[in-house]
Amino acid sequence: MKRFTVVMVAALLLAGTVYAKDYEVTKKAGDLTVEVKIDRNPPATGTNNMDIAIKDASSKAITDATVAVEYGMPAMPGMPAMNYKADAELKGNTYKAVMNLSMGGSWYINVKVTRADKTQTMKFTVDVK
Ligand SMILES: [Cu+2]
Repeated sequence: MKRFTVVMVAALLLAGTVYAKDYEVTKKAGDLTVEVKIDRNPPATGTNNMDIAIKDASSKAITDATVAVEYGMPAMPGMPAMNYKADAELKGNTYKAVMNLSMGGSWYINVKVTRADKTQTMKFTVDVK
């Protein structure tokens, strides 16, 4: 009985941890690695806060870039395409941006990193609940 309780508590704690975890995507943008975390998992309609870490080939944090997030939805039957842009702000070693996702469905997200007049883009899509 005691062992069963311990296992159950461990399982609940683990489930809680998984539930609270950020939505994470890591991908390359040219020679940079871009790690995106979204505080809603899965991303949901409304406000979604993004934390963007950018690293060079030697895993050093990049903090001298201009970062913008372009996001939206292609045209759907009865609905024109939606395209939005959010500028990301450096706070500490990572960049913060806020997306407002107006409806559920598949959204594209492009993280544009500009350094020394060169822009590199990391792209992914999310299924918004
Ligand atoms: Cu739509």
